[in-house]
Amino acid sequence: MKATAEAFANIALAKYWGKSDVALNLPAVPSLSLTLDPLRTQTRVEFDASLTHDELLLNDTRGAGRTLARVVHLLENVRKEAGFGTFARVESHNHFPTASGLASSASGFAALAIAARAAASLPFDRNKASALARQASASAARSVFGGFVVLAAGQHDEATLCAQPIFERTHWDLRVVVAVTTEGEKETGSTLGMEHSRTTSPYYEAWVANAPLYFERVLEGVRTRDLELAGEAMEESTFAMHACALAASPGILYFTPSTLAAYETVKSLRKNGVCAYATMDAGPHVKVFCDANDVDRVNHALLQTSGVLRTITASPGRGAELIQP
Ligand code: 2P0
Repeated sequence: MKATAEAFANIALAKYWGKSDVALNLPAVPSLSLTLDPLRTQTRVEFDASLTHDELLLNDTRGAGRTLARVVHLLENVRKEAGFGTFARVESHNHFPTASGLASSASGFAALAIAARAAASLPFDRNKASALARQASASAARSVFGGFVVLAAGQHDEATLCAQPIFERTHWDLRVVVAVTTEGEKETGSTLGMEHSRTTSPYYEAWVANAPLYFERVLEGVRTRDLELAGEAMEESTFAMHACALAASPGILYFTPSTLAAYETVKSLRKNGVCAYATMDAGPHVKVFCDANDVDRVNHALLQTSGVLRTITASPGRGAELIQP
């Protein structure tokens, strides 16, 4: 009745922001991501008949509130499918900053879905694990798979929507240099941020209408390994998403001066002939996509940027897997 899984975070080139169905947690727009090694979460689940409720330890701290509620909800779904009622102890470790816009919920819920299903003796099934993870956190559906992954927009009542791997990680040997600008947690979580955008931003409908167009360009850029094409569309998807959030009432601003400084660095790298493109999620970090040959120049420039604390260089990663604890 126990299992351990590990999963890697993913960064979206074409962004998900907003839900078509809040109860089923279905995304309103299609997204396309790359799963990233070494942004790793390891999660252990043990169903234990002596427990009177589900327990969560996240990075050695007892989980509560919304985080615990999401974990319990996922475990409820597993118990329903497996046909038993035993509670579980969940221990999860993120090997990178938690809840600061580095997609820790993606790797966390992907690892949890894989581990919980295995601990409940359900068959290994990536599509089912992806749909399960999606209900907790839509980006987590993508981290169940490695390489380049698509999560389609959800149609009404599509409870089984799961992500789809579209190109293996060997398809394109890209690098993503993450400029870490804070070790702290963000103020507005993604779920709240996108819901607030959906309900109050006058730009929300325009975002939903345009997101599939960015997605198609990113998809074509990835398919043809054209960094300029994918990168330009990725930056437009990024800024459109942030514009939607900024225009909410009150506005949500995920950028800090360090975010802008790092973005300026990326623009000046481009002026100097380095093909590098940036993306920012629901937090202040800047993730820079570049060719493997340009990693040293990108790294050097980012580390000299005001407010960049450190960098993490990531490569295309594999999907979530069961491991020995
Ligand atoms: C993405 N983000 O596509 C976008 C871009 C952040 C910005 O998916 O409410 O944690 O749990 O489904 O998946 C982060 O939001 O949100 C995210 P929920 P999630 O990567």
